[in-house]
Amino acid sequence: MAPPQRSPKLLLTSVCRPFGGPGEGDSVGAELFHAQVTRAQGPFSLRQVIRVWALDYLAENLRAPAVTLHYPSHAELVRELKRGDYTHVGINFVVATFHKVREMVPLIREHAPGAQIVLGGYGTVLPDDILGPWADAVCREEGVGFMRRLLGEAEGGAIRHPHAPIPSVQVLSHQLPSVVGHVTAGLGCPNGCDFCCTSHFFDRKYVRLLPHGRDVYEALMATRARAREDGMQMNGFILIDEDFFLHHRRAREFLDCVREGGEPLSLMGFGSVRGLSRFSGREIAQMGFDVVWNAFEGAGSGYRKQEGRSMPDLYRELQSVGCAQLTSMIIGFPYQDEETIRREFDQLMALEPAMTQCLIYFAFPGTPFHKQVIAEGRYRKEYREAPDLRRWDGFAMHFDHPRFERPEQVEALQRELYREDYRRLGPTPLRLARISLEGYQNLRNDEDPLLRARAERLRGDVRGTLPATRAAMLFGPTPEVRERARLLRSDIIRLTGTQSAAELAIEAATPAAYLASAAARRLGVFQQPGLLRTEHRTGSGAGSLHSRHAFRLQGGARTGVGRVLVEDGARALAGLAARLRRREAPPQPDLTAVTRRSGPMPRSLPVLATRPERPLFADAAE
Ligand code: B12
Ligand code: SF4
Repeated sequence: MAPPQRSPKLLLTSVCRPFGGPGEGDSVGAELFHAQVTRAQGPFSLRQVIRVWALDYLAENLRAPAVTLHYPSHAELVRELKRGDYTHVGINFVVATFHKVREMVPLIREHAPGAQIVLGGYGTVLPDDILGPWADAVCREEGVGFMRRLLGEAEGGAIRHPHAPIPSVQVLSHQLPSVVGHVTAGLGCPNGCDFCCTSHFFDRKYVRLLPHGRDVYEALMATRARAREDGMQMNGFILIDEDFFLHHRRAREFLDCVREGGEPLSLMGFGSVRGLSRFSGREIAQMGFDVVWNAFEGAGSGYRKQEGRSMPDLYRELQSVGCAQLTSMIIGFPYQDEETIRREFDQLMALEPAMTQCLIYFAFPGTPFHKQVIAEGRYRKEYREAPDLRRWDGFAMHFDHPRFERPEQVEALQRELYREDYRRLGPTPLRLARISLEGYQNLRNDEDPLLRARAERLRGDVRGTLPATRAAMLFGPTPEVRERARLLRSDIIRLTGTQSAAELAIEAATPAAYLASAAARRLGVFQQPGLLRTEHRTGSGAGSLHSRHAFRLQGGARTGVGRVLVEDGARALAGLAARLRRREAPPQPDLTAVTRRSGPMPRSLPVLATRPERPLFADAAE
């Protein structure tokens, strides 16, 4: 008689901490700002750990009981495997963290031998022969539909947006006590830029998770209401959607909802020049955008997403209503030599973004650019012969470049541009404050009550940056930046009022906080994320979804000072031991399929014979 089938029980996990081990890129961690954007800004860098929303999304929308682990250590993963009796373990990863998957899989096979291992996330662009030995199933599509098919659950049921907040940013060791909500409106992007992993992952189709503007609005309101029930303030939201404004009908519906709601929101989201150009600055401000992540790429890059208004006009208008930019640039395009890159960087600096991301042009499998570099034999010899996927992170130059004698020159230039961004424009908290102050000034007497309310909110944000402004007067990178900090501070006080005794006390403590932050970074302590564990439908874990637990992600004291110090110490010793072993690279499997072969994006594994007749989500782009 066949043994009775176990009902499914899922463990969904991110890759394990710690990050930044020997051979790993120093950008590959659990943060966006500190790792990839404000990385050269020392203690002024914004600290905010971002959870892996894909895991929350899946856990929320399946029927089987599920547990999520965001950033466990190996020991925490093993403990969970031993106690969980899991039938499936899903791992989210990217190409640069595939080596971590290879460390985790043997642990899963040892401690949960009956569990099927499911790989998902954008690391699955790697070919089947590389991933096959490490998985029973590979998801290369929208994950809820895939998992429902894999688990034999009813397909096409309602999709709920998870409540998955993250902590607000921490600056100069000061943790804001509020949380930031998250909503994903859709996956993929129809723009199809040659290098873009997400666009080609979904075959240039847009997977619309929230079809209407009202759905987006209600999802934001629902997660905020949930935070309030938990007694937490949710002051802002991150809206994940590759180009929110491109889907202009939905964005207009969303705008109508915000106007109807009458309350100013605070959003960060992604928008191309092409998408943003469909809206006026006032409309974007009414929607509630405080930060838009926009691509500058390169002045000569010629992507279609750049078509629309001139960037200087667009940026000036957005900044005048208090909307700042996180602007990304790519270096290493074949047309760029050093002089071109420096000239383009000057143009970018003239736009005065609050944040800059600068990545090196590189190729993910499944993209047209990958196909092209393989056809043209452009990979550097060492990558062709033994690709180190840990460096598929945008901070390594993989190609021989026609205009640079040594590829390392591009990496050195990238480091210099990050430093230069900081030297020229100063610390990000102050750049944000200047734009918020401008928005406050321009909107405080506006005829539209929604924009007047936005002005008041911006005023509050600006006041909160006074301590950082004081620290920048002392520790800013150049005399000009220090002078600008002085000016900003006096403008804030002039326009928004003198400081209270409490504000002055916080400000007085800021230099000490600056020095403590600098010391912690230098010593490498309290820099790792902490474990966030949530339970779904397990019958005992509703409390694990409490908004307050999001702060565990920031690690440090919230997850136990003693434990953190032991872990940080062990990590330092392991790093030292690795250096003493003369940086011997651990044995790598053969990964050359990445740099020697190209092909279309492979299908999910196992290839399920019964694909849904009707897609789970509408995928039409407007
Ligand atoms: C938020 C984000 C982060 C956050 C959170 C990390 C995370 N793993 O979620 C932070 C800032 C920490 C981060 C860091 C990095 N990131 Co990042 N990040 C994103 C971003 C903007 C959104 C991801 C997201 O939350 N989407 C919302 C969720 C709901 O959708 P989703 O992730 O697509 O998940 C769906 C499906 O893909 C699938 N799925 C996903 N995981 C799983 C797992 C299982 C088991 C299953 C079955 C299905 C499944 O189901 C989900 C529901 O449909 C994407 C770009 C993008 N727009 O997607 C880049 C992206 C994922 N990041 C990328 C990269 C390169 C990095 C870094 C290496 C950057 C660097 N230089 O250091 C680091 C790596 C850090 C790490 N530890 O892994 C690349 C990955 C490319 C690749 N093929 O490797 C992307 C695609 C950006 C890009 N266009 O290049 N990132
Ligand atoms: S606009 Fe952005 S998300 Fe869309 S294809 Fe281009 S790089 Fe990718």
